[in-house]
Amino acid sequence: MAGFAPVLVRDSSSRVPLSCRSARGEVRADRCESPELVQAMRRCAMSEGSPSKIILDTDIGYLNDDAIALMIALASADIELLGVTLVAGNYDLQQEIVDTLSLLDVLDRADLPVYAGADRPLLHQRGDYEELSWGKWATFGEVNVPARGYPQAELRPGHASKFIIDTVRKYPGQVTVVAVGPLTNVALAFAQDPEIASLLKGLVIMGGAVSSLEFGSGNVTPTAEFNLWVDPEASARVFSAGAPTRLVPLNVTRRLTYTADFHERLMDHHQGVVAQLIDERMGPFFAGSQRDVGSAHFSNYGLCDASALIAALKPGLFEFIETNIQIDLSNGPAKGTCYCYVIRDLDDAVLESAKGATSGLIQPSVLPGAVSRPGRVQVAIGADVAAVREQCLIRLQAGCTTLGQPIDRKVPR
Ligand SMILES: [Ca+2]
Repeated sequence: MAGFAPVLVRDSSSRVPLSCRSARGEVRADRCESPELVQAMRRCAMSEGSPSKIILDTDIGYLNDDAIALMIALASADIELLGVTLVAGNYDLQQEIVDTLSLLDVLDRADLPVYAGADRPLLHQRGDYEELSWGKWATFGEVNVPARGYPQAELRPGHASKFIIDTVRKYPGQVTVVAVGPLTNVALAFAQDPEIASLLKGLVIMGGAVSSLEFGSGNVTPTAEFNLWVDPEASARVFSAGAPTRLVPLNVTRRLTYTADFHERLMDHHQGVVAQLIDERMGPFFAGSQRDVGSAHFSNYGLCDASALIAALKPGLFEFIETNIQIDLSNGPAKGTCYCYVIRDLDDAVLESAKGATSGLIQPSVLPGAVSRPGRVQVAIGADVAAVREQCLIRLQAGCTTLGQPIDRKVPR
């Protein structure tokens, strides 16, 4: 059934919610038997003023880290999620469409606008390396049938980039795009309507890796991170478009691991569909002798995209530096690498490097080679890891109460 947005009901003189209304009915804070849930509801009521208008641009898969970011967005009282825009990345676009709509069905949020965008990068062709690994985008294969049947939710007509343009035009200076997949949709929106870059409240991107900092290696090649590598040309255009951009790179998200303690605290809310869904995916990582497997892939990336969402809401939990960044557009092993520079005029040259960025004394754009035009961006180089993880947890806990119906049985996928 179609749901509606969960609403925290508050006393007019207080930010503390009295109750939480959702498709599952209303839970009063003072009658809730779980002190932890009450605490979670209160801590979720953290926004002063109106909620942040957000578009989530994502290469979501069923229960991957993008899905966790979506659940957090839906569960957060301080977010007005205007829509989800899909881009080929982790998976083929058609699979992402089915998975997203299926997830929204389960969460009773079939009302949420979902738009399909680019089904492939601007230029990046799938070659031998992509066939071997990381290349599930633009495969145009058979769509896996969802375990719970095809979704009732429907895709909205029109291209994702058009939705981004129209929405930013409708709410100038108010919309933040949180982009947690390849940047193709955002680049297409900027190409069609360059002015919207300056009409955004913010653009927060999960992607890239700062090689001069800890955890700065790539995750698909030695130097490149997946999102920027899938569509380097789109990335280059987005970073140089003049939007108020914050980049949350792998250096930071790799520290935001999905831990056994996080899982246990979320499972305390196992009656909620959010906990059930996440347990389907994450539970096996923490079962029996495999408990707390730090090397488990998903353990490392479980909160990756969610951290960009938290950065959009709570930038004070992150340390940012302003740098020029460039994307390597060559077709060799450095393809998609994100270079960070603090560019200085020779006259102003100071010979120490800024924290986390390579100091360039000349404009890298004048160097020979296939690098892109530089763009000035706020790059996260640190975070209050415990606080960001807690933000993710309390929002997911709140979602256990406000989102969806409990699932009768688990259906492995
Ligand atoms: Ca993603």
